[in-house]
Amino acid sequence: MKKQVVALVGVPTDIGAGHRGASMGPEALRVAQLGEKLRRRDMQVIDRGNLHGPMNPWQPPEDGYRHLPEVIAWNLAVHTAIHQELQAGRLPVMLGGDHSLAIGSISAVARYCHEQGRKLRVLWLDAHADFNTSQVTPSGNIHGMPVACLCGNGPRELVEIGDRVPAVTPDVFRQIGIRSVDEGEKRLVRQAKMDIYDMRHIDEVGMKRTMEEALDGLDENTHLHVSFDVDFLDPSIAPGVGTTVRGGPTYRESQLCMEMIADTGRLASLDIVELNPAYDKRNRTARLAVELVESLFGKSTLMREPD
Ligand code: B3U
Ligand code: MN
Ligand code: MN
Repeated sequence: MKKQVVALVGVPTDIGAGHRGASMGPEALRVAQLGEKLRRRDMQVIDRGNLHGPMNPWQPPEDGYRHLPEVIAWNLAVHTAIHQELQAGRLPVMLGGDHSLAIGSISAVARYCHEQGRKLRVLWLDAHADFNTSQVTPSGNIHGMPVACLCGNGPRELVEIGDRVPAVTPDVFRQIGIRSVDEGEKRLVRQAKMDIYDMRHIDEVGMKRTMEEALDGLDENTHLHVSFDVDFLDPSIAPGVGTTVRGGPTYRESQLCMEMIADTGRLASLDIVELNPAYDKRNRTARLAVELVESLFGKSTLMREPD
């Protein structure tokens, strides 16, 4: 069988975040040996290095958006790079960077799915719903808005990245681990009928059933994208993020989550975002993220490792 080719694309910016430091995420993941560990799983790994874009000017929001021109510039670069990797038959892994960059990556994935006639499912692993708009955002930080932008609710230049508007419809998303939704945002997620598996749901039915539900209905023609915001994890195991929210999935729950995604065999693209080495201890959160990504790519306790 031909080896799966994974392309790592670093996007070193915190342009959409409320704390500085996620710009160091790509390097922290490399230091934690993401590439080497995936290579050991019998994949060919190409590290494309980092994309380039504007510096973070650290300005207050204007008209409800912070750093909008810079967020647009970074996302255009992400869109182009991720679409190129998909067209070349590679599995792109976007190393963020903050979560606003998922506008670029997921619009590229959606465009590729349209071109190939494939269905799309996005698993959004996050403490937050990221469904804010300029009218309801408490912060103006665009990393709280990517899902809304992808669904057509956002500034024109972000909504129009990609081949159609909206890039996706709310029904492609399954949001898992959610435990922080702002007041105005609650109304919007209800209106859009977002499929949200919040922490209460995980507490009540367990991670196993949650993932069975979130992965239900995938078939051979489905492209599965995982958008992994590291603040999905409980802060006791993953302190290295800008916005910790207590009460997240444990080590064991998150491993099971990743393993069940791997078992589908459908994973076709991935974002790893919001890792913030400035808040981390000894790169512990990066190492955990890499370990979980190994599980996402099929590492398991009892199955033989590739030679
Ligand atoms: N919902 C809040 C906080 C937030 C969203 N995403 C992150 N933090 N990482 C906001 O500012 O929109
Ligand atoms: Mn997020
Ligand atoms: Mn988050």
